[in-house]
Amino acid sequence: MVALDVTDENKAIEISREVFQYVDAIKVGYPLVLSSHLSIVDRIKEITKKEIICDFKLADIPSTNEKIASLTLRYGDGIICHGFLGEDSIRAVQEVAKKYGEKGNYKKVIMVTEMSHRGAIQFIQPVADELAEMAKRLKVDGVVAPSTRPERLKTIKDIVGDIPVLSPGIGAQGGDLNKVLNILDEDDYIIVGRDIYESENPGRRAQYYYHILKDR
Ligand code: FNU
Repeated sequence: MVALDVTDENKAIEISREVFQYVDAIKVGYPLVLSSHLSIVDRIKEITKKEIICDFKLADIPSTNEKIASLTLRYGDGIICHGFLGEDSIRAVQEVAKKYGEKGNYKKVIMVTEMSHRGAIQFIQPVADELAEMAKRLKVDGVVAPSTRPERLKTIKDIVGDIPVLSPGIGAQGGDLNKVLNILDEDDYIIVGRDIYESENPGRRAQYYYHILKDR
């Protein structure tokens, strides 16, 4: 999954065209959407025909999460939420996704457990296993867990079982791809941003990851 955190709409489209054949999904977040519009998701989708996940890390009370999710899922195929707000805030998002599902549009609700940066050790890590247990209980469609700490990735993966894991931290954040690939399986994703979109040739860099994943 490529993270498209560029702040120029045209650049985002250009990179999408270069990388899409080598990725399973595209993740957009605030950098791109706030510098353009949420409808950029439709444009990228039209070009790439790939799943687009909106990484908005929802972290609000249920009624506000619900509003944000309703607006976001008009465009994205999935949305990333924080788990530490508690069960009701996640359920509110799942309710929105369910309504889309009833109309035949499956939407994924993905929950952050432990984040990949160093600061996550301060407050999130101590409760991350419980967050993973909650994710499992709520049957979310995916969890985010860190490539920067393979031992934590493994623990979280063991807790969530068959729920797919999306793992950022390879490339710019220094995660060890080999270690991570020993933990993840076919339904899981690595998320790579800067190492692809900041490289001289994003298409070739995406292809590099594609081959490693395909040949494992
Ligand atoms: P790159 N991301 C992350 N760590 O890096 N959503 C998390 O714990 C998390 C994320 C996102 O470092 C980050 O915002 F929950 O350039 C960025 O979009 O490869 C991407 O994953 C990593 O980008």
